[in-house]
Formats: sequence, structure tokens, C-alpha cells
Amino acid sequence: MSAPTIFKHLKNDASRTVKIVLAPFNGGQPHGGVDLGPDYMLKHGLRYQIEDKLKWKTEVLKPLEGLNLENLKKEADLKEKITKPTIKRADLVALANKKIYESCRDGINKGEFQLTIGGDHSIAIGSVAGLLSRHPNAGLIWIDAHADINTVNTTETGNLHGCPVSFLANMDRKDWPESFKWIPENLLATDKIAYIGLRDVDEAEKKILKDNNIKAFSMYHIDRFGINSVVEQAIAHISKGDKDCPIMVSYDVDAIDPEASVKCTGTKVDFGLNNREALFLCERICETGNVVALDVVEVNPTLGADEKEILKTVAIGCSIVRCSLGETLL
Ligand SMILES: [Mn+2]
Repeated sequence: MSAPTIFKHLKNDASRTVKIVLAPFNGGQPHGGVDLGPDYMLKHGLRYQIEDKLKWKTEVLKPLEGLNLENLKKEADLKEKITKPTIKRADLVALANKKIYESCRDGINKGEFQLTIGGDHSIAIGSVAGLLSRHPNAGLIWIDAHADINTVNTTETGNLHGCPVSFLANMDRKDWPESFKWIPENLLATDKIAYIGLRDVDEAEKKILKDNNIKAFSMYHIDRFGINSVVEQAIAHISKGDKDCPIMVSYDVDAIDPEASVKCTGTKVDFGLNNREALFLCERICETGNVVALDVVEVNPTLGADEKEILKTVAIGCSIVRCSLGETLL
């Protein structure tokens, strides 16, 4: 057996703990079913895999418990049929994320790993904000087919799962609905973000990336330099010379190619990461010893044509978690 990974910012003794934050939320996009992601991953044995194979303790936090999300969503949709706002279900997305944020901020200790399972990618507003409350200098690696950086003013669809990074970076804050104002100011600097896997980016988003000089590795860069070089460059960029810089990974499974494994996700885009590239990213980031938090989002089991497709997507979601927590091939 290889030596266990040393997690510099976390407890490395027998008490080391993963706090699993369940975020079964689908209000940031149009499809039902993405709220079932956490359930399917847990039923696939995720907790057992973390505890038994990788020897972490686990605890589960349920920040959205008690909210009647389906009712709140219906109410929001009814109201918006008349008001036709530019962003959809804003107050609901803000409320759910405030709960996730508070849970991550208050329910997780600095020496514990934060694992948030979505849900659609809008839940990263809460999870990243919560992580940054404990590790303010953390860098963010956003693995995704999409940049998710539309602002309240540039979004074409109004679906807030396409906007979380703009909220975290406080873009167009003066135009935010009041319900989002709990998000701390000066939260995430744009030079602490690195994207990997992009291949479907709106024109307005391209401009935002360019204007803010945000480090973004598309599939082109992976083809050109290889996944190893890309991940090294991403880590170096967000770490800014600090070899102990804490790292959070926000992993949208739509980064992975639909033909490779991920057919059950809401916004599939062809020509993505293959399965080894998808997991190598996690293995290598984990190997730095600096990873402190992970989101796994956009697993939607209801979008599978058959059980095999569902299983493949759910299984790679679980693999992403294990590889981020120290699972190695040897
Ligand atoms: Mn995303």
C-alpha cells in the first residue's frame, strides 16, 4: 500500500473527518431530478467508500432540511409568470444558498474536509462562500464545460446555475436582488480562480473572462498541453507562490464527456474530458496536500435512458470524491 496522502490543512490522525453537506437543490435550472444526486451517490455506497476504504470519519449536514423546496419553487414560478424577471427564482436560490453557506461556515471546523453534493451548480454560491469563511486565501478550481460566470445582467437563460462564479466574485453587485446581499463583499478575487474543461462559453462570458484576465483552460488547452500540464498551471496560478495555499475544487460532472460516462446531466456538451483525465485532476490536486473542499454537482439520475447510464454517471461522481480524498491506483 502506498503512503497515505498528507492533508496539510486537515487532521491527518484517525479522527480526520469529511463533513458531507447535502444540497439536493434544483431551483437554479429547469430540470427536475438533479436534486436526487446526493441520494443516488449515497445509495451507491459513498459513505462506506469514504469510511471503510479511505478511513475518514463522515458526518452528514442537511442545510436544506425543513425547507419545502418544491412548494417554494412552484410559488416562485407562478409569480414569475406575471413578473417575467431576467433571473429565475432568485429569492429561492438566494435562500437555499444562505442555508448552505451558514451550514458550511458554522458546522465545519477548520481541520475538516468539506464535501458538498448537489444539486445544480448554483449551490456552489453557498459552499464556496462557506469554505472561504474558514480559508479566506483558498484558490478555486472550477472544473466544468461551462464558465458559470454570467452576471444578473448578462445571463441569456436566467438560470442561476450559470451564474454562481459572478456572485462569488461580486460582479454587478449593485444590480443584485436584495436576497443575495448576505454574500460577503471582497469574497473571491478573480485571480484566485482557474477553470478546467471549458467548451461551451457564452459570448458575454468570454468577455468577462478576458476583461478580468481570468485563468481558463478549455478543452483546447488540454489537447495542446495535456491534462498534467494544465492542472499544474491551474494550481500554480491560484496558489500565487504559496505552496500551502488551500484549494477548493468545484466539480460539475458535465465537464466529462457524455460518451465517456456522464450522460445523466442537464447541460451535456460533447468532446469533454475522458474518464482518466477526469479522475487524474482529482488525484493530482489531492496529491498537493492542499485540497480542503470539493463540490460534486449536476448529477441528474432522471436523465438516464437506462440503469446502466445512471450507474455510470453516479459511479464517476463517487470516484471524483474518492480520488479527491486520497484514493490512488497503487
Ligand atoms: Mn457548472
